[in-house]
Amino acid sequence: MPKLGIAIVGTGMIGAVHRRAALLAGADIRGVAASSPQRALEVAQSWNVPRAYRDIKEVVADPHVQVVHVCTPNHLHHPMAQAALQAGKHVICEKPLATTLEDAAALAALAAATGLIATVPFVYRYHPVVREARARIAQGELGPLHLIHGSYLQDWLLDPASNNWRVDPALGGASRVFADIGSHWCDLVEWVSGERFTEVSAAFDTVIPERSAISGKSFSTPAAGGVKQAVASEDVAAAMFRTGAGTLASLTVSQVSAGRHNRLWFEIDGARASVAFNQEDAERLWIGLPEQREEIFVRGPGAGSAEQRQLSVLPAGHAQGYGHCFEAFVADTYRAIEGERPDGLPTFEDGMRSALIVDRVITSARTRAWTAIG
Ligand code: SOE
Repeated sequence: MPKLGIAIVGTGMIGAVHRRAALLAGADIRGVAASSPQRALEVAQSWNVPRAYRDIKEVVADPHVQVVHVCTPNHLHHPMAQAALQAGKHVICEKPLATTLEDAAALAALAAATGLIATVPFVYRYHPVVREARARIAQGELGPLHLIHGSYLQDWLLDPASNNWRVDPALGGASRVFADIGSHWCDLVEWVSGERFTEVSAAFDTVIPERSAISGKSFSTPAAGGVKQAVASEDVAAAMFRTGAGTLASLTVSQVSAGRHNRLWFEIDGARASVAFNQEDAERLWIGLPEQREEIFVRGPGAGSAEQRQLSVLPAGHAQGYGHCFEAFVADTYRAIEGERPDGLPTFEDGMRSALIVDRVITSARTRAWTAIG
């Protein structure tokens, strides 16, 4: 595969994850843009890349850049991705595509019109045992589905002294915990189950009404004390869904659940069997069976579906994780740029789907009514 020239816009935690995945996928990182030209210079030197761009205009004007990775805070995703697509660059844009449904729809339409490759890192699709679960459901092993349920729990915003740009609706969007991590759960279970949500009843709660005004990095230890400010976005959310096949689903999301770090968990229960996945123990897939039987499928290249084997780059017992998921996602994006059609690559269409679900969840939480998703 020829070396793709890429630029990374946004150099926080996730920008560094994109960098590692891009390097492992063989990219030539041409430069970075950051929150300031000075910060871009510092990171360009640290990452040993040729360019420190002053702004997105300089990024998209660079003829050596074929792909732009957008890793900024949410409110900048839409303008950055739009500028890149309009300049003929392929795009990997961090979720959400935009902080409004309208802007997400416009981006998805622009990507479709340009024919460029435009993807969104719903990377939990790339855990090998998630692919095993999807393959078994697709092969009918579970039978007709009876129930989908789960949660996505974190605790990095439990301390009221912690704050982050995600908490501010002007930067993160109208919904915080649901849009930030409930979106991952919804994308994952729709993709794995093969069923789509058609209506939702949701509720939000802000259990920490005031936080320190000092904004820190995600998952960081907060600075002590300081001036407080009111919080307008939700810390916890609960939602019930119906799928088009009539299957009931329930989800709990939280960023204030002590002891939970990045615990995305789902269970899908069918007439003949169930499967359960825990992102914090991603080497195993639990399979529930009738007559007092349970099975544990262990990740590895030696067994299971072709999709699971293909993503298992290490032997069983040599744990793969989040980083491997990201590397597989970026490598699949670059393969798509070279003309391949990797199975399950999340595109701007999936980003648009996510924005629709989030928009309807917000409406339901505000109206306290069941709301069609379409
Ligand atoms: C913070 O909640 C966060 O980094 C999310 O923004 C990511 O999308 C998720 O994968 C991990 O947690």
